[in-house]
Amino acid sequence: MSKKALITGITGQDGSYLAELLLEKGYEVHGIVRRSSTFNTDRIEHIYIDPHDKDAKLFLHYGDLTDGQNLTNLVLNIEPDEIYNLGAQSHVRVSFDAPVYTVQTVAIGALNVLEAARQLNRQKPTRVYQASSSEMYGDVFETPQTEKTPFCPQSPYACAKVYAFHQTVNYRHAYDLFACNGILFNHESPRRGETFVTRKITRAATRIKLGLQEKLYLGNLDAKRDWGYAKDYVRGMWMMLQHDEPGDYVLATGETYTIRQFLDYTFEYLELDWKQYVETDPRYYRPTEVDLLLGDCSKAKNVLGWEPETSCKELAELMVDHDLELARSEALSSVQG
Ligand code: NDP
Ligand code: GDR
Repeated sequence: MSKKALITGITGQDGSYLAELLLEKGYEVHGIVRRSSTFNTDRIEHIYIDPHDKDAKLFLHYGDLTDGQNLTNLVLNIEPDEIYNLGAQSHVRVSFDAPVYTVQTVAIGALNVLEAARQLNRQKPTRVYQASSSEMYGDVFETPQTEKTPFCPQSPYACAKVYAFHQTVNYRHAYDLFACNGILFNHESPRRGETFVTRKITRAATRIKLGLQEKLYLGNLDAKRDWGYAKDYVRGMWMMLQHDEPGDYVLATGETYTIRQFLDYTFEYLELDWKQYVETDPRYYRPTEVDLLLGDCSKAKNVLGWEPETSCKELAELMVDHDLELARSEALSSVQG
């Protein structure tokens, strides 16, 4: 019998890579998708096959993190061995514009998942991964940040993630649920949403290179982030749920770079000078910023044997390679059209 996993947020960056990884490992994978008036399954199209096919191992279900009844019904019907809660309104800047919705998906959503898991766990053991975030550290108490560094959240998103973190630990203690928090530092990829800064930069730089765009407008260029590759990080999520004991783990590279340095890597790779194209737009400033994130993943390394394999420069280059192809098809279709 293959193991069953349920993923919330399967249509997102991490959900798509995690689904690929679990399918490779022989899991039956179930994912929750939100009903939308247009298709929102682009990132998983390549692994989806008709569920009527006898080889089908990926199954999608409509649902929403804010609908606890729906989540409980799905969890009790599917009976997953592992539940990965990756769904969220995950954009920090947007969380200032939509704080209540952000808290509903991130905080109440996590509680809904834990409640569903608690009910299943009474009849069949299940394990839960909660997508916690380095944003929880917020204002810097110490660097590098570890599992023991206090949280000082600086946005509605981060406040909601702190709640979800503590609620996950509480369900572990109160109900003996195998529940883990992965405190993941920023991780990026060619599948990163285009409004997050790294992808915004690689998309714009490659379009500028091909003459499809003239300027790139950004906010604060001085913030420092510990950027890793999403594919490395989903492996870490899975490793947490395979360990004998549940726990909380930082996943990070241990290196930090400013947005300016990421601009250097991207534009230099394309033989361009970013200073000629980048302008500042205060619209992208946040009411409260997180200035510096730098993680220490020693616990994950020592206990799980997890290590990141991709440097920030390699990450920027692989994203540029991907986005250059995208820009080339865009240029071609504008010529043909
Ligand atoms: P994405 O924004 O790429 O994906 C978010 C996913 O959540 C999408 O599938 C989205 O669906 C889904 N979603 C949003 N709202 C709801 C809802 N109300 N009900 C059900 N599903 C919903 O995020 P990432 O893949 O980058 O991140 C995955 C998780 O890890 C998130 O919880 C994020 O907060 C957290 N995290 C991410 C880090 C990173 O650097 N990427 C670092 C640390 C934590 P749809 O496609 O329909 O919008
Ligand atoms: P972050 O990622 O807020 O760290 O959250 P994001 O890429 O949005 O911002 C990183 C830094 O870049 C600065 N910045 C800009 N950011 C955006 N989005 N757009 C801009 O134009 C811009 N200009 C400068 C920001 O001010 C910030 O300092 C991500 C998300 O994936 C969260 O869900 C996750 O929890 C954390 O990473 C860890």
